[in-house]
Amino acid sequence: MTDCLKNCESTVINECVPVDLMCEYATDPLGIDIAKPRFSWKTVCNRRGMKQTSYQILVAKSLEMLEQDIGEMWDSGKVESGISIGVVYGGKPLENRKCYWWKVRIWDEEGNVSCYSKAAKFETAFLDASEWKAQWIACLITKPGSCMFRREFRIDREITQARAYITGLGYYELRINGNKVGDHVLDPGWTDYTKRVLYSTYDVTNNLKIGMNAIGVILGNGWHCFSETEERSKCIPQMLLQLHINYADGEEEIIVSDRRSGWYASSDSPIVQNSIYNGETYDARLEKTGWDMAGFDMNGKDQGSWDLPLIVEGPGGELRAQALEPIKVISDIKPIRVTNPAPGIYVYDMGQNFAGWAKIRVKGDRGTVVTMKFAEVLYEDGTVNRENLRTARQLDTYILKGEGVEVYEPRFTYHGFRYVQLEGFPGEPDINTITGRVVRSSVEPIGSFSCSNTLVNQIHRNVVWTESNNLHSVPTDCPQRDERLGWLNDMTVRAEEAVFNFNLARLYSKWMDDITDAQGEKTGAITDVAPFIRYGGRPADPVASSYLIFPWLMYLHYGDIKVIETHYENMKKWVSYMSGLAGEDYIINYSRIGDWAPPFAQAIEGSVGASAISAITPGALISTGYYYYNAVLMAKFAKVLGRAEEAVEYEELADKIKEAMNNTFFDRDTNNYGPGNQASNVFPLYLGIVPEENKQAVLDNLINDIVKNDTHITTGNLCTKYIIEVLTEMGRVDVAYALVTQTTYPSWGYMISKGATTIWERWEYVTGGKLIEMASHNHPMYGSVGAWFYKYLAGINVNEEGPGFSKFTIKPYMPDGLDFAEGSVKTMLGVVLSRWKRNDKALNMEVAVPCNSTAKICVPVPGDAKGKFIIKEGGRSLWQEGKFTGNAAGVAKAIEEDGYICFETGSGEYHFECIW
Ligand code: RAM
Repeated sequence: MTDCLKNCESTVINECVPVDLMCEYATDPLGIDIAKPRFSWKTVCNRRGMKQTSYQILVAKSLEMLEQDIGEMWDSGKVESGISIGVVYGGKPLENRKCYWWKVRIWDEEGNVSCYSKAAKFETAFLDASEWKAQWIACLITKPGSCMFRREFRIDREITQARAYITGLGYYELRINGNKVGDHVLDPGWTDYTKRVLYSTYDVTNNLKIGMNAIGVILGNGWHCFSETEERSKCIPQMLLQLHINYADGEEEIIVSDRRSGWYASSDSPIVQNSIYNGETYDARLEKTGWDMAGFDMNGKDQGSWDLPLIVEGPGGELRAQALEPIKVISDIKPIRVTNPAPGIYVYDMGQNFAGWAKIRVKGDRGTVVTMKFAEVLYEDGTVNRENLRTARQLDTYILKGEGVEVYEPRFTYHGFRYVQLEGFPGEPDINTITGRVVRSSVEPIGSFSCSNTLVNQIHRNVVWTESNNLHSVPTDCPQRDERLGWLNDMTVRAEEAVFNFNLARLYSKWMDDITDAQGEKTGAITDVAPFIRYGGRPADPVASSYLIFPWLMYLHYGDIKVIETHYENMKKWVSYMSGLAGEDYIINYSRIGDWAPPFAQAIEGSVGASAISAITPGALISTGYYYYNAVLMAKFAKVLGRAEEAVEYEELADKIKEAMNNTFFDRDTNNYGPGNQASNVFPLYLGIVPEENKQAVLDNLINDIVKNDTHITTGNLCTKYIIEVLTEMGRVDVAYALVTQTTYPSWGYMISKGATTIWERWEYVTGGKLIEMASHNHPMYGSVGAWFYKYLAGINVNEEGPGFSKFTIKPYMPDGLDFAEGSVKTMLGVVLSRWKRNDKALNMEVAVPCNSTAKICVPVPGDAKGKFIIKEGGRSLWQEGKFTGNAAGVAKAIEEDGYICFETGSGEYHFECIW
């Protein structure tokens, strides 16, 4: 703050300062290709009730200009607006490959102006695809291993800046002068390459030197060539690179991948095999020392055969700057134990099921073959059980060169595992031989939760791990078997948990593109998985509603409107496709997935997905319910975009579907939907379509069924989310809490009783037998319960009227047996925190409301002290004898609501105390 104040020349100074400037959700992004990028900032302020009323943004070509308060690219002027998220650039057209500086100042509710923020910057890549001069190149001989490229070049004078723009299919690693450039792994993010190919930008200024330099690129198969049985000519690994070097004398030199300028290619790589599913084989004896450095002798003995590269057409997709967080090695994990179940076989327990790989240190004779097999569970004899991997081998092999201590980790594969079985190790390995490497999209964790129940804390921990294990540029269903796909049905319920735990604005924007890329151009039908490979079909089962749920969550949580604008027409097409499926009676009979993978006794034995289809819940009820949900969301989108007429049309459509659903599935005599099982009754309650007068009776039926099942759920992946939430909202947090903390099958607690450190795909503990084909132990769909911890135990709720947490509600539910809970979320405006603690006399609640935000904070009224309680804030009386006394700063008013006293507050930190 002092920096800012020092720079400030304004006469009226507000003590609030804009900080944490973001452009397209990133701090100082390098290489964006968006013509009108969006700006966001937070405000820090040491007083309550801060509201921005106006802002001014300056964008300049240089820091010097900006420091003089000149925004020659854009001076927004004073804009009367409280918005500080996603302000769209409105200046002169941006140029390719330029760095721009920006800053912002704000006016508060009293009209005081702040000083300007610290400067931030962003750099463009290729706004215009014609800037690409490079050609796609490949190896002449396509061996199953990997292809390597190299090129030398001279730099004869001082350079000011250098940037490398690169993509390579399936994956690439860029090296300059013997070192890996940057820290991305498994780059670029996976897309349908015929539609869209992502490239990355690297600042390589410091990688270059005066004299001779060398670039080296290695390619892996990745998703481009994920099947090792695929005919290689159909998925030739290939790359595209453009290096721009700017000299101090103002000249620019461009080095591009091509066949003319000195590039050589070789398929004699030490990576002799690589596959996402199957693992990597690295023969260190084939290393070509110095291949990525200048002066390498390509004709030398054992240096491989190097030829001119082949020019290929490229995959055809549009080249786009990778806007989502790259996949990186996030952290290291040390094994907790190593056992030796059989001679020569060592099994490492990493203590956690995670996605990534292992790094190994080994010393031995040249040609020694060491293998690492990855698995989620063990057999009783202590060796790895890999039956649930289906055809995925998850096997890394390292062949020693025999030169001292060798360190190896793979480049072009990743695994889902807790255990590593090491075989062929020369000598006796110890606990330090292997290090776990956690690998995922480097999205920011933004949530935290804990409470006084250790089981709940463990479930939360397992959910967060499972979510993070399934973020690899696509939200995947699992990281271990031969699948790892972006299933839309899972995301329908998983997404809300995920947006509390991670900032997924960029990853979800990218995945929305993947879904649209897979959409039938004429029909508008979307697919069950995106990118669309291997499994699922088109049209998707309507349970694929994440297509519309994402933009809505992004709007609510991150204040993102662009995602709605961008995909609105496509979402409309999908909804009208569903209308076609429904026909005149508004019922969709099309269902292939439904409320998937319920407890085994509820499923059709032998149905697809290893008995994963519900035998009880009607598919048509689920499909039609989602059709309704989509119509409701379309109406909301239309409103956000100011399309009032369309909003009305979708509301009318929703009403018709609701009526049809009630006419078709609801029995007013028994108050049951369909067969009256948990899923069939809870889904209509969640959707809010149950006639008001029947609600309680339907809820009673639901509860009776839970009781009949000894307080267990019988729901599949979708309705499990809804059952917990509906019970809570309808006044039965006791039942919801009992289900969440259940420890016998089927429940999350049961998983934990079996040693789970992640969430499973099935309620059953499957290590073999007839369900093994679909028995991932690292599957986020049942992790949907994670949202309940934030929304109900911590009580943090978004508000439609204030997207991006500009308005929100804190309303904790306090089931018996729980005396403390706390949750926090780093929102686009700042940290939202809710913490409560109670004993038999008092309840303490701490809440943080970020600047430029307002909250409704609901303090529960103690049940057994009707009327006889007081509420204070910071020691000052706020509520006494049934009335708002209003003594605390920043607290505007209070209302009584469903057993809570709700206060309206501005920004600030609040400490409520309810005493009885
Ligand atoms: C399986 C996966 C996925 C699921 C789909 C329908 O392949 O388990 O998570 O939802 O089927």
